[in-house]
Amino acid sequence: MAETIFGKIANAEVEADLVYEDDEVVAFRDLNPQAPVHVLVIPRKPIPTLNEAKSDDAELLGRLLLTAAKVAEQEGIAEQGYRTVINCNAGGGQTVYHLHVHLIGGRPLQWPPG
Ligand code: DGP
Repeated sequence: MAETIFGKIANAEVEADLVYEDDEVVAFRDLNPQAPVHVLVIPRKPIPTLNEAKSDDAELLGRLLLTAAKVAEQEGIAEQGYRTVINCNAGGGQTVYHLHVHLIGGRPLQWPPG
């Protein structure tokens, strides 16, 4: 797949406000935040959408969620609560085709989302 802006952030070719990184996962603040806390958690591996994730990626997908929970704790929103979202393809609102988990919190969140 063609490298996206998130691939470039993961490779440190493009700057972002990183809040966590390890060998497999990077988390950084969203450029267009929808809440006081809006962090994107991505795998370094460039999986375009959740549809392309394979059973071999199961541990990596778990790491994304565990990282979101860790960052929520770090950001002080774990107790009050937060939302994790994966948008898939255009109908799901996905605009960047490098799999990412949105971590959103720090304000009351409505359900269902739009
Ligand atoms: P989605 O619609 O689920 O594909 O979310 C993409 C998000 O990525 C959107 O909330 C805006 C954010 N975003 C797009 N480009 C950049 C960028 O260059 N840097 C950062 N930090 N966030 C970006």
